[in-house]
Amino acid sequence: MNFRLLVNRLCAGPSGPSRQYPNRCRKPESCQQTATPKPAIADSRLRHFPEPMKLAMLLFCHCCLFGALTHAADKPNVIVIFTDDQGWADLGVQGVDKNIQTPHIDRLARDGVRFSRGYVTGPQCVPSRAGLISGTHQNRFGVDDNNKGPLPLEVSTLPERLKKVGYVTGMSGKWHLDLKRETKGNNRTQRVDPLFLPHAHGFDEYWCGSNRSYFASHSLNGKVLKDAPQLIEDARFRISVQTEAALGFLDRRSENPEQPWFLYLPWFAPHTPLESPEPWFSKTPAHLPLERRQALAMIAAMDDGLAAIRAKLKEMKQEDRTLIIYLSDNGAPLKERAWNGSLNLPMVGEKGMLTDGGVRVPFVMAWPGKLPAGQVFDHPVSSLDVAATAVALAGLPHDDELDGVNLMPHLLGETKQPPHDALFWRWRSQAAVLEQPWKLIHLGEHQRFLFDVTQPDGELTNLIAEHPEIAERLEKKLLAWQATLHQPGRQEPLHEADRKFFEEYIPDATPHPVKPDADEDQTQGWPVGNSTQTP
Ligand SMILES: [Ca+2]
Repeated sequence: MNFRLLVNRLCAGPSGPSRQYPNRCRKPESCQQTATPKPAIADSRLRHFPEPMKLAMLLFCHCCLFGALTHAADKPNVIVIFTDDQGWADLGVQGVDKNIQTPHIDRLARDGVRFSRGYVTGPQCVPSRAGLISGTHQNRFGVDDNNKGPLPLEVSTLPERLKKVGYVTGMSGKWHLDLKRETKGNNRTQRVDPLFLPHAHGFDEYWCGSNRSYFASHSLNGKVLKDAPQLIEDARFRISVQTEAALGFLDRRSENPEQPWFLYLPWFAPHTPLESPEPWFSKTPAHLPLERRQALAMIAAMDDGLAAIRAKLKEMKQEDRTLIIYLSDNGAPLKERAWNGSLNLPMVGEKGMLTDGGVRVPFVMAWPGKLPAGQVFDHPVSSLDVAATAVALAGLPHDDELDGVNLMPHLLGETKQPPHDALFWRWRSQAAVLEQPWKLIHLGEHQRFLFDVTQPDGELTNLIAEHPEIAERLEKKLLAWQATLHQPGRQEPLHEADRKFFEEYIPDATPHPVKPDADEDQTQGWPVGNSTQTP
């Protein structure tokens, strides 16, 4: 179903025949671990100094670390909520769709900052998650798309950085950076590799899983699990369970209220499989399509989950000491049999595209008493800025591995400069650069689009013929960035699924005959029907 038809259908009222729920299906894939281990800093940077100087430098470092630990109480707690496939329209305060009710996320935005141009680094789960949790663009270490996991152990993550200055770290929800592909003959499988679970990437406590099965360090009643990670089954609605685990992590923080903590809460919703959880589903408008009602219910469950988290912070007297960041990992899928009920309106495109519909997401940040309330920030920001901001607030020094920007000076009015000169993407056979107001998108080897993203429906009009000089300038910029990546160079040759995406949404996308993908795996679970989409 295309974007416009979908809008018309939603506006039309009573739904047509209900459609079958899409099922998640992990496609068999081959194994590919790509990152090159980074040399330890002590090895690479101290080896040129004489021994006494090395000793002095190490003592200095230890003093710095001790100093950081002794001032741990000055560091804010950080909560990062990362929802799954929640489209740009599905935040009440965006004012797009009257059916979306998110009073508590809206309240979070009113208490802090709503980013009107918040972007993620990939239009799909794995790359977007890898970029967020590392703060480094995932193309720099080879996790370009869903087929390129797991997250290499050598990549530094935000929790690993925060632990160095005294933070306790925890997560609850969908991790998805532990998927490893194996090939035996023609049989390809994808499975969770326990070596890449959250505890291997800096999390002290975890309740890791999407739906019903969780690798956990603690039971939901707070008991430390012997020989963790232990696999626990819980058949209740996944958002309720994941919220409960997050609240358990917060409960345990009362034992040492001065110690700062980091909580990563990647709720698994409204990604398929869709559910009809109560008490939320029965409150959704009955005339809407079933999928829309289910998405509204699942988002409402997250909204109430946020209310419970904030109530817990109030009870802990940690509200003014806690930075909360809320964003989605990519836009909503809209294809028939893949639609998760969420909407990207008025953005063009969907999950799997580098148009705004795929990568521009709900994005909110609040820190009562520190950040001005009610701010709408219109410069483009990136999910990479989450780690850069948290690291700066934790008092850690500038780190060249972080690609994001500390947003605090921008949000506090200390500078009027945009945080970013440009944002970049490379995903499958698409690559893009955004330099407000222009976005240049490459599709395969032969097609380019230049959009003014500040105009209504700006990504429906290709202006490359009118502004060739702008296109060439951005082209050079994009090429220069791509040359710095783990696998330097341009995007992959044109994928059939990407071609169909652009032909569907962009009026002057040139029909470009290509052979159907010989290897089904190359579609990464994105056939046109999309019922077998990967997460
Ligand atoms: Ca996703």
